[in-house]
Amino acid sequence: MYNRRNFLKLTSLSGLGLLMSCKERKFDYEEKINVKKEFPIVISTWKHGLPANQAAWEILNNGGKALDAVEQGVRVCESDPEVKSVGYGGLPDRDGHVTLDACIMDNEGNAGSVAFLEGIKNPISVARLVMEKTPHVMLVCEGAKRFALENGFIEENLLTAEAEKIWREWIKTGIYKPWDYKSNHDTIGMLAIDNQGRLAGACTTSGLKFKMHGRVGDSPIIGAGLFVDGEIGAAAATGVGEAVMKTLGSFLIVELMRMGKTPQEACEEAILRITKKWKNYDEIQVGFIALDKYGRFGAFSIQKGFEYALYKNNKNELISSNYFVKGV
Ligand code: SD4
Repeated sequence: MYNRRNFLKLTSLSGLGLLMSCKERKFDYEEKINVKKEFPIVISTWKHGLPANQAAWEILNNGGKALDAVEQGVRVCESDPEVKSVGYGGLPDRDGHVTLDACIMDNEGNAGSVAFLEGIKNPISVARLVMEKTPHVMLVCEGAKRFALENGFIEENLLTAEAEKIWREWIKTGIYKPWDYKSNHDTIGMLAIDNQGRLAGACTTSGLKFKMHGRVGDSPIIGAGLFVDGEIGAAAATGVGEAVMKTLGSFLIVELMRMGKTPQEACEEAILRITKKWKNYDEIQVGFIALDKYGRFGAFSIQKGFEYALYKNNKNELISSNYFVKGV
């Protein structure tokens, strides 16, 4: 017979059941893992990840925070005029403007981001300030620049003579090949765990070369170019931002890890998702890196050629990622 007491009994029992199944699920996951925790560790995209890792490692190795490590790590790349796809020296959009996108995230789920930012060499540090000093996650364009200037950043011309030369050569024909995967993808994404097991990630880019003015890619979008969940792991993306945004790749990878996949399996699944949704997937490049809270890592890309830099056990090395399109 239905009465209030029975109802309360029933709901509290089912509540208890739900609570137990949640607890059990967590327990199962922890049990299955049973791996040795290995940190500190830092992983980042592409060859320029090597010097970036080096800077990050110096912080991690001295007991510093993962958040400081990823910020200082990717700043090396942003400040290097030789790197044509990140920060100072990055190739401009079709109108000759260097516009920068970056985001950062910590193990507690705090996040900061800037997009379409001009004239500031280290957008990652602006993103960190957005995270720490404002009630918001993302600032763009003039607002982001004003915020940076108000916080002591200086305005600089980011278009180097060399980048300008390449752009001037390009405008002679103006043929736009945004998906050209052999020469268009060198965003730096970096993930780290410090010796206290705290995760953090950073992602920074000048975006696709000669992009439409105003175009923003995946790199500053939390969940697309980067995602960190301190209880699970982190992921970052490089490649055609449009494909990453449409599948929310980094968030997807972290969620797949939450469901029990290894970082490697999760990266592969996220690439598979893109190949299912993107008609001419064999013409684009996307690469992912992932790190779980135990220090296990993974990487996978659509095309051959994606490399990542891994620093662990006092060794910094460049590794070729496995990939989807094996050719005939
Ligand atoms: C973007 N993901 O803006 C970036 C491009 C890039 O390596 O170079 N990635 O879409």
